Amino acid sequence: MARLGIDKALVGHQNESAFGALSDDYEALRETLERRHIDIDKIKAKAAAFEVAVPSWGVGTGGTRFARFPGPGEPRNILDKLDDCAVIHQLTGATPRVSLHIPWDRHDDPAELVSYAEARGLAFDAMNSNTFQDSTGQALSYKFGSLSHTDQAVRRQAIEHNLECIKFGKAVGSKALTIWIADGSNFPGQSHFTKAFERYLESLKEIYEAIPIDWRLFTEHKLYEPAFYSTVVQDWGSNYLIASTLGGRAYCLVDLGHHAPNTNIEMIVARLIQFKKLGGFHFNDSKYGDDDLDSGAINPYQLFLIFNELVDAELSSAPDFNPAHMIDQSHNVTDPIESLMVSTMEIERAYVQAHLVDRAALATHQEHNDAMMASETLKQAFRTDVTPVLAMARHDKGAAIDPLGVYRAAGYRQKIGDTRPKVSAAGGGIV
Ligand code: RM4
Ligand code: MN
Ligand code: MN
Repeated sequence: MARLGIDKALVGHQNESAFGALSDDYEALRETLERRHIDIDKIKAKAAAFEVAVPSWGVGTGGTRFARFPGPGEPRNILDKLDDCAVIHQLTGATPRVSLHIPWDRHDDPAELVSYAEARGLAFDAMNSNTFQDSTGQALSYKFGSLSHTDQAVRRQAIEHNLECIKFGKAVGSKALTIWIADGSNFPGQSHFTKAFERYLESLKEIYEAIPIDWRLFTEHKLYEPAFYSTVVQDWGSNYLIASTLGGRAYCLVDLGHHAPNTNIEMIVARLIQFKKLGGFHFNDSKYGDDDLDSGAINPYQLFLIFNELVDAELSSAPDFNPAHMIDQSHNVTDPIESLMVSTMEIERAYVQAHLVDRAALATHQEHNDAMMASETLKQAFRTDVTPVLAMARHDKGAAIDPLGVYRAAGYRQKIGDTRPKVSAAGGGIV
């Protein structure tokens, strides 16, 4: 199949014209950081090594429960999605893996999927199961739950689905399964909290047993939606109980949008690190709920504070610390490829800024209860514009200095708009 992507010559040409100004900015920042005893080249190496996985479901236009407004060139299947993901990786140089969602990305021939991905410099990240909606041909409904359903037959069906995801994941080289369930209740009294959680744990035990020895199982908590009174995996406390009940290969996944507004997520992250149960992230941003907005679009300081905890753990070699970085967003009003590229750079920016924190000074301020200087120490790092570091890291690996500029100049969206027939705008939904 013809390889789409962005013309390499265009990337090279755009990089050449941007390189002079970038070098000046990079050298100016070198001086600034030198005064703080920070070696910019070492920070650049950190930036270059940073990776985040892209969600296959993020390259199509999302929607709300009211409507979906698709744009031109919507991906029609997983192969189209991989083409779009390849563009994101080509230009950012930081997204070599794609996270798949079953049944949305079901494909008859996993081997074909692997070679298609490999030809585009891609591999596969965590598998995601889906028991939050009914798919065509499915025998029993998930209307009243899945892995925690009162009916044993529905639980069995949901377990089997997760086993199918593991099987598919093995065939495509994935190393993790992420489970998020929509199970919960809308009315007080509708569901017996304890019995529902017992049933969930029983189902999870069977799935956990099927997880290969070199895989990890991630469970994702979420306080509400689509259930509006209670959810079975409501919060990080329930999530921690799941992971610790199941065993050493089970970890908690933190989706940034799955908390009540103003929740101190960075503290949750610190707790999970301390007790060796932080599995990874679904990055996004939110204002009110599970908005699935672009990472760093609303609250970049929160993103930085989360990375401050992660980098603290990285630098102190915290045990069993290897968080998976994944994006989970829904792009309703932007070109999804642009959103995913910008989000990738914002996540990377927070990571790099967190490496600028003067940790010795911070520790001293904490010891002396100097709240003002502790805060200022973090702020100094957060206020530093690391754009030239990120851009130079991209340049060095042959990605784009200005991914958005190159993407627009390449006219990729227009081109695929011509080759991919327009899809129906009907219905709401997240994909
Ligand atoms: C859920 C949750 C899951 C994601 C679905 C699409 O709210 O975040 O991770 O797979 O949305
Ligand atoms: Mn998620
Ligand atoms: Mn979500």
